[in-house]
Amino acid sequence: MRKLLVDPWALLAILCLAIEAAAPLSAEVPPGPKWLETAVFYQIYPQSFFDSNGDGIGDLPGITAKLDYIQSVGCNAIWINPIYESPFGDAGYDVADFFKVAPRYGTNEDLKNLCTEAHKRGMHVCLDLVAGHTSIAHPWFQQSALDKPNRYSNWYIWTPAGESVPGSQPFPGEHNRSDRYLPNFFPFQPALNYGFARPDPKEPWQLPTTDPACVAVREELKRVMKFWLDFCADGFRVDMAFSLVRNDPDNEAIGALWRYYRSWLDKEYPEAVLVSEWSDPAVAIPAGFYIDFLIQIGQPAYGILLGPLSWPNGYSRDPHAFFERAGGGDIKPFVENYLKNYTATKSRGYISMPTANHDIPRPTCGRDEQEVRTIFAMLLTMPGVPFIYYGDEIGMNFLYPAPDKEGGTIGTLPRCGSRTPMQWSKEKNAGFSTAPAEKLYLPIDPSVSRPDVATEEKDPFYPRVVEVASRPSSARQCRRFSAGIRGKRYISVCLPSYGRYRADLGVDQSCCAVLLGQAERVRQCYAITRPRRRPPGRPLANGPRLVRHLRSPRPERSWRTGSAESRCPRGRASGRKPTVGYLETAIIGL
Ligand SMILES: [Ca+2]
Repeated sequence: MRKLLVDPWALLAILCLAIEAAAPLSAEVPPGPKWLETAVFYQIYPQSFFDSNGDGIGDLPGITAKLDYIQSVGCNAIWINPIYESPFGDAGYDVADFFKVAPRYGTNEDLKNLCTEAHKRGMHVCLDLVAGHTSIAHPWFQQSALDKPNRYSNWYIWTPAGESVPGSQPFPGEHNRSDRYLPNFFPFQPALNYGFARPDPKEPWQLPTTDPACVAVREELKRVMKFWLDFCADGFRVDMAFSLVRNDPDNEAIGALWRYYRSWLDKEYPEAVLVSEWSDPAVAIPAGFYIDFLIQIGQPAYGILLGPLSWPNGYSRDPHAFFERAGGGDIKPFVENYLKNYTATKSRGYISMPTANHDIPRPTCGRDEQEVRTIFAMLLTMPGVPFIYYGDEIGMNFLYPAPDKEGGTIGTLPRCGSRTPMQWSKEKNAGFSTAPAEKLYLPIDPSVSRPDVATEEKDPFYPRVVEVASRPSSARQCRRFSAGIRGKRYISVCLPSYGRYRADLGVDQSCCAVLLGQAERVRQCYAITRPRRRPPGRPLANGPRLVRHLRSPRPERSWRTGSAESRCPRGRASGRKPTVGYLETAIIGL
């Protein structure tokens, strides 16, 4: 008997997903605005995207100028990292005025213009909502710190000066109280006081969530949301959404808080979405978020798959990830963790596993192009709303070492390596800015082989990650999304749909397979698998990779859709084995 070449757990993973995909679909459409069903997000780090006025920092008119590009990539929604007035101790996550765009990004009117132009293109704009804290420079905190009681005195969490509460910080000043405040992240980010779910009666400074000050904070956040939703925004990505209520071990109070906002939004702004940075979908989605990121915090799934915090060492990573050439990763814990979350939430919201974000190294870190394409193929074919971090679609590098800019380094994690300017062309500063190089927000990747948009647009061999044009014309035909890559060379996928069209995950007996095709119009069959031997002239490569089967299957004969027996069909009539090769080959061969 021929030896099974793949990790049986990987096989099980896809089997399980196939079962999920085959389940009744009509009941699975999560609630939320219609536009979310086909949304593909593009995350923009505004200071590094495009500088329209030559001061070295990206800005809102720069984003507006590039909307057509974002659309050409296949994205129809954007999330912009914080753009508000700030001392920029943490790159804008230390807000000093929730209602005003920071001058370095432009004006509120520039934001309105950006939204208007996006909406004209059928795109949606989500802002970042920094709900859990402010900057120490925020007027609320400045008032709260005064020794003279005022309406803001309890808007932050103050602990008695004589008491040693872990993490508490002093805020000395001539007219300031002697108490210490609790920060939410960096010391200059004091936590807003949403209250304690279970205040300790012996600690009167721990206010209940029903305290008038905590209720006032709660209502003020609503005012912030209302301001931007009325102004032009389509929703928010909520920073550290899990962090608002203290001493809440069962998440009951924090869940109730977000459900409170959700029911208000449902009534007043039914088209608005909330996306959480929580990384605990089974908690976040029942709390009212339409999307929760499954990322490097909280749940282990993302780390197991991509190893964003593991350090590359040659073709291996430490600790191992599933996506590494050395093949040291284990898919089993990913499957267990992912399916647990997916099963709990699939009819209530979306799990999103982004290509990367501003807090973690890009997927190119320690990997080559083939590997990254394999990663994208999986991330973009999983259930959920895709999020592409700016520059990942052209394979931008993680710059290391990179300067520590605006709180970019946490411990040993150099976040700035993922925050370098977008590379638009081979012109000065990679087309990002006309400013002198030393004035740029962060340096451009100095690599001579750095990718750029202009080259990619000219070079048909370079993939674009998603392509809206490849979608069925009606969103109803493909409920989740259809991600393809420009032209017929590239991957085209369509995951669970309903009605006349459907897509299935296929499982081949010799590999763990991902999809692909619609039952009535199967295009190609791909598999993520491990090569069975070392190809000549290639380094040892045991990590998962994408392969293409020799022939397009005939769906009516080869695909038994709707059951766990769905198979990635073999070559016509001969039982030919699938071509096991490199993604590069597979893509060019299409
Ligand atoms: Ca600028």
